[in-house]
Amino acid sequence: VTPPNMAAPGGCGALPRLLLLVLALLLAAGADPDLEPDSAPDSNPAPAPGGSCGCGAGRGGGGREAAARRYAAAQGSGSGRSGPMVAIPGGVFTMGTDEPEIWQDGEGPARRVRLNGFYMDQHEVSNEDFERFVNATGYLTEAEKFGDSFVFEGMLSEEVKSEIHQAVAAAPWWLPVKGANWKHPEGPDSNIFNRMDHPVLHVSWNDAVAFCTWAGKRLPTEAEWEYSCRGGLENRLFPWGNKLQPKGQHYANIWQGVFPSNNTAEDGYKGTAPVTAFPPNGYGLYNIVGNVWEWTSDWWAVQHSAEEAHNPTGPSSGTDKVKKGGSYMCHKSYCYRYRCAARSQNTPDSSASNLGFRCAADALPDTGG
Ligand SMILES: *[C@@H]1O[C@H](CO)[C@@H](O)[C@H](O)[C@H]1NC(C)=O
Ligand SMILES: *[C@@H]1O[C@H](CO)[C@@H](O)[C@H](O)[C@H]1NC(C)=O
Ligand SMILES: [Ca+2]
Ligand SMILES: [Ca+2]
Repeated sequence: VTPPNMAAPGGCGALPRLLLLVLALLLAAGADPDLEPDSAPDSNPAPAPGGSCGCGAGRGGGGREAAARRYAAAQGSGSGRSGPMVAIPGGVFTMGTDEPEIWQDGEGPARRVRLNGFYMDQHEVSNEDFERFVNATGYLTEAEKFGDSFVFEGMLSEEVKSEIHQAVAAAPWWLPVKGANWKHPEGPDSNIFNRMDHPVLHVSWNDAVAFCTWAGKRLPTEAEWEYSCRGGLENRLFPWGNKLQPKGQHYANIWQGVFPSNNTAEDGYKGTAPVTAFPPNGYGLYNIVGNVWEWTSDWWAVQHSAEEAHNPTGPSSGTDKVKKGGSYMCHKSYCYRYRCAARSQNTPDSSASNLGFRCAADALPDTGG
């Protein structure tokens, strides 16, 4: 296992299509005016020092994209097998920002992007969703094959920590834990029995592609993800506006207190939250920022053309995949990445205790049995 990349680690699918469309339209129309931001963003942060996010962990090495595709194809065409989706209307939006908070992440320039309509999972893929997939296919995640995964030390008992001698020098809070995987997020003695409605963790990009393909879906492009994040609002920091906590309320699962030593969990969650916790954004999407980082289909690059693009899919090749949204570990002081324009990256075989995904689709998957 190589050191982490320092940049960072259900339910109503059977709803009739018409009902979903009506719901989506209502939600799209109804961004709560109370959530409309003050014109000024809250005070500017100390910029995160270069590469200090520590929001994720990587293994290095190339992807197993082809293998994931082959695997998924072997499972046959997917039907409505995973969580509910929301219809996202096509349109034009401003992707990125000309006021980057973390310029080295390639948050700028602001550029016009036109997207066709698509569908987006209403929430992050949950443990229950993922278990259904594994039950049906016997799929083995990369973390299970490698035999370990990166876990945030704040989630580990002293006993488990004492057995790990190799901290990751550049991000001491990431520990490679033997036997950590989606079923055992903090190692062999941990389980997900009381977290079936929380996001699945320790899934690589390749695992995410396998799941989405099985479900008859695909990963969103970065542009689709960011458009979804913005929930119909233009040029705002967060999915709900510019104020982090309108009326003092928490709208996302991030870190309160001093990172990484003192997690006060004022938002109610020290680690992950249920995938439908916190208010949805204008498109009806939950936890699109915070909770867990979400894989996208794009390769990572930090240079972007300022020209208007139509359904962009990112660079044609690369070594890392883009992840979006930040996680329960993100705090403004070191990882101000729970903004729609923010981005980070990991190799496609990386997995960690704060990294998950949701799927997108061009059409609703067949819900037939
Ligand atoms: C997966 O299979 C196990 C064993 O049969 C079962 O108990 C569990 O409910 C299944 N999970 C899902 C999400 O269907
Ligand atoms: C953590 O932060 C809270 C709020 O600032 C403070 O009351 C508490 O004493 C801190 N705990 C530690 C262990 O530093
Ligand atoms: Ca939290
Ligand atoms: Ca998220």
